[in-house]
Amino acid sequence: MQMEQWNDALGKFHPASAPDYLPLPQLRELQLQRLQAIVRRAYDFVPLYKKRMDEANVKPEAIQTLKDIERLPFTVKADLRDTYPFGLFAAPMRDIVRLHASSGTTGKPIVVAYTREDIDVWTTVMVRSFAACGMHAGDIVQNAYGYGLFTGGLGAHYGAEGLGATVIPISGGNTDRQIMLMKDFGVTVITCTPSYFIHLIERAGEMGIKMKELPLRVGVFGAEPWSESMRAYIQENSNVEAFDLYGLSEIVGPGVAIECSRHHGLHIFEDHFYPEIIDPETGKVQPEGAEGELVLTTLSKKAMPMLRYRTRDITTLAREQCACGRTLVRFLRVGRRSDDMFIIRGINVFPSQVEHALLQVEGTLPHYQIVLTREKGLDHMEVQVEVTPEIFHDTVGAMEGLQKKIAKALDQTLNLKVGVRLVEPHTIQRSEGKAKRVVDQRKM
Ligand code: DLL
Repeated sequence: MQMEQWNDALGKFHPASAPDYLPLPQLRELQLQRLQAIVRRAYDFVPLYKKRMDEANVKPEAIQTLKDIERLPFTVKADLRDTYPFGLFAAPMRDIVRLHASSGTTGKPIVVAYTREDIDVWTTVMVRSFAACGMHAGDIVQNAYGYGLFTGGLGAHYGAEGLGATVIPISGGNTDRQIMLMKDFGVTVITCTPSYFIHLIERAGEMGIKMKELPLRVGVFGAEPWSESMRAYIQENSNVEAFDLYGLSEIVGPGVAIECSRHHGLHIFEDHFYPEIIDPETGKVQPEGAEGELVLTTLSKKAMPMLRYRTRDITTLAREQCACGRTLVRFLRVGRRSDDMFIIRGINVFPSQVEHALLQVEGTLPHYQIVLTREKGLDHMEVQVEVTPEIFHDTVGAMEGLQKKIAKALDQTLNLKVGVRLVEPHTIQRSEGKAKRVVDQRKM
């Protein structure tokens, strides 16, 4: 493809975006070479992969074509928990320059690692993501993804800098200050969760600031499911063109896939992340175009390769070429998962973590329910817990003390402030099958 065509498709050409347009035979060749190398690396350096592959009777040499990937065993979140903290690393610590972490299913997080080269790849896929959103040098980017162990903040930061844009590393929270800087600095791009941007719109309105009068023109939103109606709300109440950014810590963080200006599915950076769709019940690879669970293999990750990682995110792959000219496959927006994880203010939560926290506090019964609500774009989580009859009939002080203890245990486990309501024994509805732990009343 000619440079002019790239220019046309992107609005602004960025050299890092070139692999987005590779002719398919070339892309497949590159994927196969990288797959063979990564499988060899995983087998040689990670005992868990060696054991699994030996059990399945697959040696690295067995990978002769891309389809042979289907012979490899899956990797799941529990594997990261069971090898906590560093058991899946395929590089010595002296080559690892960064660690991040995300929620696990119990009290401990899952840990992910990057070599210098991994950070460079991550930066490139974020540069390609931002270029696809029409961003360029000269843009002023307010990065309101959280900085810290969460991958959102630093992932977007390196990408925006790599693109040559100006970054404001404001992180999440402190809404009034966000709005002040947005206005005073002439911010043109916002990166944050979609629900937080809706909150920013609402708060700006209360402060008498009209989003529509600000120079803000692009929003790169992800880290949680959102909908076309949220996009419509955002685009009606600001001048932002809203793009969907997808990623997960286990694979790299943000930058696994991005929407282009056609807004018709998210392009996966297939030269680094190899996608498959499986039936979440049977694990069988699904035929072209069928809905199922997204499985991803990292093709270039050195510190912590992931072979056939089950994301639990449900989607569909669209193989027809996109009108934007990218040859990269797309998937449809992720709206649900095949497990019980939910996301609140960008933080992943498993009901099992709540259970884990409650078990540490005496006087509670194993009956609880999580109620999720959303007000002005802000998510709220309340944990309703049944307490023992003794506690319930004790003094008000005893109840308050218990409530505080539970809130503290939850905060420590989830890293999130949540509401706690103690309820009388037998008030939470019992179910005949699987307990309904989460009541999600948020309107997406
Ligand atoms: O959320 C990485 C990220 C940061 C993505 C900033 C985009 C922007 P985790 O905390 O590991 O990583 O959570 C990963 O979040 O498996 C999905 O269930 C969900 N998720 C992430 N992006 C989207 C999206 C980051 N655009 C989990 N749409 C994933 C729907 C999303 N769900």
